Amino acid sequence: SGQLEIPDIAVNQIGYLPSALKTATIKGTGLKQKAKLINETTGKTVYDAKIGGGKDNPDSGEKEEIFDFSHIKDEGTYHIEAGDVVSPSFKISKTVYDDAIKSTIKMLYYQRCGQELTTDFAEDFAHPSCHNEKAVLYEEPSKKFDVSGGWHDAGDYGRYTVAGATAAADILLAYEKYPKVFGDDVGIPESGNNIPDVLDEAKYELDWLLKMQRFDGGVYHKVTGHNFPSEVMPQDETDELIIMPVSTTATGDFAGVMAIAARVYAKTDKAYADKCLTSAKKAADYLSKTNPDTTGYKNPDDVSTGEYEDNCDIDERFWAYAELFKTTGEKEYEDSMLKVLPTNGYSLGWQGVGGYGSYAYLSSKGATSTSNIKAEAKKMADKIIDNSKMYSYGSSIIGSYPWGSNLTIANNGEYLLMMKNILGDNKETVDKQLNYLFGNNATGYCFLTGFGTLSPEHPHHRPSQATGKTIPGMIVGGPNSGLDDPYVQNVLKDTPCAKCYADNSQSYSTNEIAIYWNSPVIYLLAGEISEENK
Ligand code: G3I
Ligand code: 9MR
Ligand code: ZN
Repeated sequence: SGQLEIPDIAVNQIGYLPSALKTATIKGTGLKQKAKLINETTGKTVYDAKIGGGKDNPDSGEKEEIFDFSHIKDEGTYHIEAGDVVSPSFKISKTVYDDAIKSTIKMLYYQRCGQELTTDFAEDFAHPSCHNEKAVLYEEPSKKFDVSGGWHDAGDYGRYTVAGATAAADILLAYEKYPKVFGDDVGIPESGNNIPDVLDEAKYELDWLLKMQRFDGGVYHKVTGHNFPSEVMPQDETDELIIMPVSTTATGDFAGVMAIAARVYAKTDKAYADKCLTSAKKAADYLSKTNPDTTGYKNPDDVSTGEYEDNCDIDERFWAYAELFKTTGEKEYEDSMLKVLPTNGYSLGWQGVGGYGSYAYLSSKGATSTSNIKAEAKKMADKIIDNSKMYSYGSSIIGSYPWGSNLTIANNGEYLLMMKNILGDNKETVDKQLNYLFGNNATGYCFLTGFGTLSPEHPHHRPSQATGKTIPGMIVGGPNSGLDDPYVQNVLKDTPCAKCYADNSQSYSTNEIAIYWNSPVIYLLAGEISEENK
């Protein structure tokens, strides 16, 4: 399809659940008009409202107004007209995200490493097994280990512990909270085995993570080549694989996700759950024997792949102990946790994991010291809610957009959902984040590949680049006002922050994809579908 013009009316292009907040953003020639919501089957206007002259949004550099039609709940296909401008068509339906949730999970299957992807499941993106040879230990090159498996991180084929652990944590937490949403029919090799596919997929990553743990409990930071490969399929990256040193951030995140896995697999696979718990405890013991690290993992001169830099490991320690306390109820973990309260916020993400820890602790039975942690957790929620009220798109990011801003947006929604029973229901703000991701944003893009009327077609993703086709179900990074790659430095100079996005495969800082950008969207979709059907 050709380049579509970005309409002056932005909507959630995938559509809205009947009970959700439904807003569109009107700008340009749509302002000062009567906006009409039109049911496309009957041709009738089901709601209209006079639109104002627009409020300034410095992040988009435009004037915008909200058209709120939340009270319309009848299923159907609709569009909005305001004067001469017409929005894309969209649906209101209870099933509007059923394909999207499957596709966002299947994305993880497409990222599998160390396994042949057959045409039955991977269609145009089938490829032989990859990255299966033993990897060299960087610190002791005479030693080689099998660390095959897991998911490729992103548009590159590296496998990074902090990224993989948080991605697996998101989907396990989603399953733990919303089990009914997850089916056995995603279309992966394990579909039909009577285990929800999300658990099969998470286990694929956990099995790899388990290989990344050293005898003493420490967990290696990553396994990659020395440098990023060219735009080849995974089996054609044949550079030597190297295992980079243990980091305390990797070890903390490993303990966190393994403690979650110990709860989640307890019903379906007791032996596996036990193995995860033993490994989590070993990792926590390792942390207890080390001092907080204020430098973090750094790439040596001869390695240039992703760094996942982090100069504070307090939040990772906090998460590890909190999650182990939730899983085991053992007081020693609570005591250890209370000594490492995060000072760097309570966010979710690969760098800051305090949000996972606070959720684990505040949802634990028998937590004795919750008031400070709850107050901090509330500050985080309030900031998300306040930011989302600032401008018409409802974005929870204001002022500047970081690399992977769609992760921040999705995580903010995930955070409010997970904290619902602790901090109260903030569903409206959650809805805003989902609507933003699927098209109600200043770029006009639905950021999920293969979905919506205007979606990324040229992601920075080697299998998509090598085949010339785009794998569906991938969330791209989104606007990045840091302009951290040469392509956007050339084409987006002086662009308002919320519009710093380019659907170009060279733009790795705005248009890459990543496992941990998909995982919070899986959580969001699960939460939204579950809330609709309760
Ligand atoms: O931590 C600082 C924060 O203190 C500061 O306020 C803020 C202001 O911009 O910056 C924060 O650091 C940012 C960091 O992400 C954490 O959000 C850096 O500026 C930013 O450059 C950094 O971007 C990361 C990027 O790698 C470069 O390191 C992305 O989050 C991360 O998703 C991305 O990950 C890459 C892997 O390295 C390789 N594989 C692909 C993957 C996705 O692009
Ligand atoms: O492809 C790489 C991507 O996965 C990373 O996120 C990004 C930043 O670390 O780097 C990409 O690789 C680029 C490299 O940094 C510079 N030369 C061009 C590479 C992209 O083709
Ligand atoms: Zn691989």
